[in-house]
Amino acid sequence: MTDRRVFCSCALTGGMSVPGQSAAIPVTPEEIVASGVAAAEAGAAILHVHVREPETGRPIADLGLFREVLAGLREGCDAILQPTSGGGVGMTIEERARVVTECRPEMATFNCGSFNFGIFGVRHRPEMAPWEIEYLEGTRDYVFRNTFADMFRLAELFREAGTKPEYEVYDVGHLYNLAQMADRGLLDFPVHVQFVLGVMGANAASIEQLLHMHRTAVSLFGEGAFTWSAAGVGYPGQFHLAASALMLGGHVRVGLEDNLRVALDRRAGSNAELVEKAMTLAPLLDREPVAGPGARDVLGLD
Ligand code: KMH
Ligand code: ZN
Repeated sequence: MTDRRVFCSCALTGGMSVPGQSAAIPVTPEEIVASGVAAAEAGAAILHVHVREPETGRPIADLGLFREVLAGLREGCDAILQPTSGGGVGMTIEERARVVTECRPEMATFNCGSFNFGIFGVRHRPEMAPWEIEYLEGTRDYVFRNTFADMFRLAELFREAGTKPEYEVYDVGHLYNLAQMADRGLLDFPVHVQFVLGVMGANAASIEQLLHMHRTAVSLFGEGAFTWSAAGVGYPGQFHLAASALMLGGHVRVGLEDNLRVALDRRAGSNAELVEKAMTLAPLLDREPVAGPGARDVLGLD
């Protein structure tokens, strides 16, 4: 590994989970901003942003809320702000891309394939409202849609906005979809890839699958053609993949979007706590944590 620098992304709230899963999940714009600023203070260089309906906590993709949260975060820290282009159920790709085309963020997520996104295995808790139970159960029949037509159009919209995509790959086939885009001249190398492992309906949060996906990406694009990060969904996957990425020269994503536990016997109280734990591992494995400005340099964003 020649470059020892490492950055941490923090996925603050998520677009699939429901607030009744944990009181630590930030919901209102004020809560999301406060949680993001604290995560940046704890060492997060990228803040991955979804928004929620303030009254209920239901995941939505409201442009006004995105604007409010992005402005608050921009004022409070110098992390790279990375809204989602994942959108909400039933939205067209143009609607999903509005946060990119209207807010022109430095970076945003770009999802690389369609798959079943099941969270109906989440335990029902007494804190959950009836709509939350219904929402979780509804994911038995939920397809997260990212067709070739969607992806090709989204690539154009990202380019027009000058936003760097973070390519979210949840399974090996998504890397081949990315290669299809490369063949059509839709990628600007070096690209940044996030291996999101552990979603029901896609791949497992195991070290073997991370290695397999990393090896596949190298074989398709070449070692120097991409930077990468690992996001393990669930516990202990989040920290196992963080440690693996640190060893293999990748970057790290943690956060309450992906995992609600900080230790086997302790639920996370905040995003900052997850960032702090992951980044404590970095110097132990000879990696040098960088904040927003350093991450911009690594990603070619300056
Ligand atoms: N909305 C979820 C199905 C991302 O942040 O880019 C996943 C998602 C991913 O939105
Ligand atoms: Zn997300």
